[in-house]
Amino acid sequence: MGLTLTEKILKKHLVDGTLVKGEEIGIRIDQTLTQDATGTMAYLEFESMGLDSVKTELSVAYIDHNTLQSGFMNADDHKFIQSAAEKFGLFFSKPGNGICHQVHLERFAVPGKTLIGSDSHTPTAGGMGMLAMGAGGLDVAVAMGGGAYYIAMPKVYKINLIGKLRPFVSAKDIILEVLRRLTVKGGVGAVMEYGGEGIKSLTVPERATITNMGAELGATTSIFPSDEITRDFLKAQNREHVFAFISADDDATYDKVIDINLSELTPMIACPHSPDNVVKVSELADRHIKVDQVCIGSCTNSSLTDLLKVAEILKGERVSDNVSLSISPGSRQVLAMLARDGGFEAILGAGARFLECACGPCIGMGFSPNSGGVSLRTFNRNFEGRSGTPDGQVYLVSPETAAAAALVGEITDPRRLPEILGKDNPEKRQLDSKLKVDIPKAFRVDDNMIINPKPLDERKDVETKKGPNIKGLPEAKIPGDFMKKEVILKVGDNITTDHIMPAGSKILPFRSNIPHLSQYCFEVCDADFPKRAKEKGGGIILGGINYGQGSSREHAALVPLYLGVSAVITKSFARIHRANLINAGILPLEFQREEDYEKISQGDEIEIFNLRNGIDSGSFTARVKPVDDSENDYEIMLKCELSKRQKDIIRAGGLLKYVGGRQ
Ligand code: MIC
Ligand code: SF4
Repeated sequence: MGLTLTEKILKKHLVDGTLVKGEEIGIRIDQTLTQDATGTMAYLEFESMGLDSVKTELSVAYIDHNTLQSGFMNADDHKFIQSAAEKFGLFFSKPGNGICHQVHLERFAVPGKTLIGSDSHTPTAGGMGMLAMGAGGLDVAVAMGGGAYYIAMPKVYKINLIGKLRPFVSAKDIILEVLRRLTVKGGVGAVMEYGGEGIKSLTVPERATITNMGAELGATTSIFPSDEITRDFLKAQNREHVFAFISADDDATYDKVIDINLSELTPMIACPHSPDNVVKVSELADRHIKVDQVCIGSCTNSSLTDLLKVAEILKGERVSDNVSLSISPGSRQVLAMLARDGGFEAILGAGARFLECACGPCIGMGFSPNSGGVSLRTFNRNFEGRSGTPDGQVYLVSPETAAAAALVGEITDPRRLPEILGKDNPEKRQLDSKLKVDIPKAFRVDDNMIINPKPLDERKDVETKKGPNIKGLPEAKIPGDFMKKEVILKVGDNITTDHIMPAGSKILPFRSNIPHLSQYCFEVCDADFPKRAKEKGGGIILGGINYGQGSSREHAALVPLYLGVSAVITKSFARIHRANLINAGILPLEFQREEDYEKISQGDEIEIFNLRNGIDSGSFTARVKPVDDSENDYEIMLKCELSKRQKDIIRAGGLLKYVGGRQ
């Protein structure tokens, strides 16, 4: 029987377990990446393991998230990360060089290899046939030390692309359509493998847009085969030597096949406040929704070809008076080429604001919309409050739809642009033909902002530099046999890690200061939560379906740990967050009967008996004592299916203790 592309790469990298769906497997990791918002923790964790060097083929530390340096905190973190990169032998990508995923795709990704990154959009490199996954910082630290990375052996879904995209419809619309059909939990436990005739008309950056936003499906990762198109891209990046053909066998079997006819696709839009709240742009056309802000960039849509298309649309036009348009190029390479080839002038001339080559507005690092403002973004997440404006209305769109809104001032189907712009500018009637932008034959390769690792003997005396904002890691606890805790918070379905541990320019500088960060935990849901958690000496959090979706930030586990949270009980968890909870020594429990969720109220007390047996068997009996005295106590059954390794991690009091690190 033939193998899928995913199975082929996993088979080659398997170091523990067997390739049986759902079972835990350990795989060798060839490359790692970190960014600065999660990197400080990851390198503190790596340092605590006492190793002198990374053991991977290649590891890169990027600075791209916390580039707003209002105060010493971010700058101190950057110095620390740079010193850790120097000490432990990593590549270091300086602030301004670009967004980790974009730069990694350009300069480091290799088909057929494995990559984990402390960022949930690491699957971007799947656009080049790499098995690339988001992970918590501690898992990345372990992989840097040569340890295996553990996942549940995924199911494999084939997304079969048929036909060819029509003008003004692009890669972003494909992934929005996948999200519309599968929802933010539709990819849980699975890898999305793209195939079919349709992939032949998609360039590597377009494929990367799709694999990037596969993170929003909750998928383990997404991947395209590596073919002639991949070779051309690598050749243009002066890296043809790393190219390898890799694809699924013709007779590979998939757990599900989803057909998407590209020829029938129209521009799509994700409405507030979830990436799967997707409709056709044309469905909103009659509503004349005024737009206040348009943001083009992020690791989803900031490639050179994306921005050249935007430039074609904006050329000779003027951004609507009511719209503020920002452009954040994905990398210095993109910006330099845009400047050289005239796209920069066209965009600037139309009235756009150029921001740094960094994440910027995507993570609320500046450029928050006005109160209640409508913001159209080419990004991948529109969770409530993430933009930095609590009542901001964020929509996710393609670069074409974003540019159309910037010019017209309201949500507009970009297919109408030739007609709208053609009235005053006859050249624009042929806009469709101008939007076929090819990958250049040769990219401008300049790695001046990447510092290469030095040989071991030259870095023996390097010390890491820790500024005053860098505090220690909270200590995970070894579980006893009995737990009696109050439910200190009850939340609903699809809680994101942005709810648990918000980002934004005010909070992000404290990513290496857990005590300070803890004041903002669950701020969006219940501002009193941190105070209550402290007063009660910790407790239990109750959640619904897909708890912890979104970002890979381990802070969403470390901060609750600091606040004394010893268990989280939900209907189901998102993959990376569940792993982060286990790594932090927090029990991720699920209801055996989902209906029990409704019965429990915040303030109820839960007693869990025979915890040690429960960890072994995966089944727990708990007694609920309702806060309302008139109600009787009752029993519920909980479950927590752990692999042998995960049981040992919980028993040891977290992954760091399990691998022998100092805390
Ligand atoms: C995000 O897009 O939410 C982030 C910021 O890139 C996160 C990482 C983080 O919280 O530092 C992610 O996607 O993992
Ligand atoms: Fe940065 Fe946004 Fe991409 Fe996260 S999703 S890596 S914040 S650009």
